[in-house]
Amino acid sequence: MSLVLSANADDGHNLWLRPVKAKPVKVIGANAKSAMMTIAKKEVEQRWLGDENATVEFRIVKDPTVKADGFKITGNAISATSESGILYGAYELLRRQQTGDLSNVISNPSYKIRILNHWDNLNGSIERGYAGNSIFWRNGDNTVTDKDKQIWEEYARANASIGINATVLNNVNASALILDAGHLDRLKAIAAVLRPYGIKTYLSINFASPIGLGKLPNADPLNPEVVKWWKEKVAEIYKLVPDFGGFLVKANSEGQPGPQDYKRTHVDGANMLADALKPYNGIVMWRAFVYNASEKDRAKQAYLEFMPFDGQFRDNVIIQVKNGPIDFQPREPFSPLFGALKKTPIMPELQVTQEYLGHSEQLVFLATLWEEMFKSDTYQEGKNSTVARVTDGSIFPQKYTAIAGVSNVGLDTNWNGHEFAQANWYAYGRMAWNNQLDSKTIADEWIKLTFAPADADKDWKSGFLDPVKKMMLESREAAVDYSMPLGLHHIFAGSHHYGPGPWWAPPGTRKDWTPPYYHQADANGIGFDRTKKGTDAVSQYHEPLASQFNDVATTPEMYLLYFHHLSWDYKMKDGKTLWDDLCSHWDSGVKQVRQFQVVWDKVEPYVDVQRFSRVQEKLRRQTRDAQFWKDACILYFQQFSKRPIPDYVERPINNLNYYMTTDPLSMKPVQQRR
Ligand code: BDP
Repeated sequence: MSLVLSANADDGHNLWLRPVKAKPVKVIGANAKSAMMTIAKKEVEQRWLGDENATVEFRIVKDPTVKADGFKITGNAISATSESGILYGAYELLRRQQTGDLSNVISNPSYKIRILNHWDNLNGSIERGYAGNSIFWRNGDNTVTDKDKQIWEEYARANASIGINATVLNNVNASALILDAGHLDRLKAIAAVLRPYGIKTYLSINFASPIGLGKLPNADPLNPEVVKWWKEKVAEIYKLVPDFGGFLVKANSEGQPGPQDYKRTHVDGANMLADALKPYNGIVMWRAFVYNASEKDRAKQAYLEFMPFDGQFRDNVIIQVKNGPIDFQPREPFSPLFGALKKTPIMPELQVTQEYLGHSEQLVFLATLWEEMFKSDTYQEGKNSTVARVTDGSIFPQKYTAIAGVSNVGLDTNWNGHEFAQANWYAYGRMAWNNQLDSKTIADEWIKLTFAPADADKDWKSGFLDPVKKMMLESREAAVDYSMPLGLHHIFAGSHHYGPGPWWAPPGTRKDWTPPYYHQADANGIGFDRTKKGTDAVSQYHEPLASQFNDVATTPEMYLLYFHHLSWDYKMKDGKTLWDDLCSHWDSGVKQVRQFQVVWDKVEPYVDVQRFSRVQEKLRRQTRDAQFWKDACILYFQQFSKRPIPDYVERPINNLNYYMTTDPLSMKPVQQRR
């Protein structure tokens, strides 16, 4: 048994970089003294699948069509203006060989800084991490072991292979201790391992560090003592890590300290840090994820707070904006800040870890979500002002362009908890490199790299590649359907955000943290009225979107209840009532996941046993939990709609009380009705 297993087993640790049977190849033009070129050369030698005994040439050239990090592949020659370009070109050439694309290419990255944000705490846990503990921090134990270095190197290599060139090593809810001597020493050790792979390190900082660490009486950004403290701290960091990237800051958000504690503004706070970093070419990534409980509509707040400051930030500040106005929901419209801040660079923030999309329990391929965002037209500078183009420098001249993804990496053997969560890490990197890439291409590449046998043939394509690709491409819409269709959002069970909790509103909880605030269900109907008659969030969008979203007849149905409060009998485009249509969506989402189980069972002959059974097990759970979503939502909202469940919808398998008293993550009873 164990022999069979080991002959046909894959623990997932190699990600999309599984070893291949390389053919002999000679690499010329590589600078033997450079650590980065040594890596590029080694990769080509270990993974070459082209002609036997071919010669691959690395050329550093002057070429105005090739930007920093970009490259040209012509036959077996890779030319670039920098060593990092050669490295990325090498990975691209190898990927092309493996996926069967032998065409020449010239490729430049969409964003200069392509960064992963780790929400890793210094005690080793990871906020919203579902794949084990932190690869970077071990609860104050800052000794660096060989095993640490090995993991960091594997991590760096995986990132470099998809073009990621930056990483924030700790949680945005940052501890001041990240800047103490012990943690900075560890930063130095991590940076040393990541550097040859072209990856710069950054840190999240706690705005009150001068108090917590520096023992100053306050952290007022206009206090000269505070300014001095930061300058000295920054100097200390650069002494250890001369190519340090800069700071990520979550300020005056969800209880974090910030300049507003001293009646100063985001500009005061960000510029003070920017000035300290400037002499070293460091940057500040200042988050726009701000909202407070007193406002009527959380969706409007980032725009309201940041628009007045446009043009006032230093040129080494970038405002980091989540893809949607609320919070990484399965579906939201894009943030109205994209394209609206015209004199301030914005970097989109995506969530690779699946906080609101089934953790690492559910198969949900996020590339389609991100593609939807990139392709959304903001109309800010006329037609074709897509989110991609207003953030990547195509429309606004920007010194820095950047994009961030909240990482799903942990110490689990397969890095991401779910085999298919690896696809989200991969997709994020590929889209950060090229924001015009479509999800289908990325899924195709990833499946080939991750699962194809060396002798993949037509049979493999029709038996494995095609059905698995289809499943991945449908998976996000399926998740939207069984959880929050038609523009519903944030109706999660409290705190862990795994299953449904549309009823969740414990006394004393901030209203804007409770689902009833978002769904607004009552006897008359459901949905959040953000039209001009409601909170007027629609007016934060540029025309024609403002009018389009304001009018229920022209609002895309996928955003319907995000912008409108509608009666249960509202007639949908297909003639169904809103209530019936909602039920249909919940139901079809569940049916689709059941179908994913069938797809996966059918591909069994093509997958190693280990990965096959792990995914099979996860899909079982996903089906159970999708049903939990559907049943709980139908039964809960039915109390308001007072309408029957349509005939064609499968009946709930438990009563409402069961769903309200069972925790959807642990499936254990909860003491109180949540
Ligand atoms: C929310 C998460 C919380 C994060 C916060 C953020 O639930 O854990 O700290 O976003 O992005 O979605 O700051």
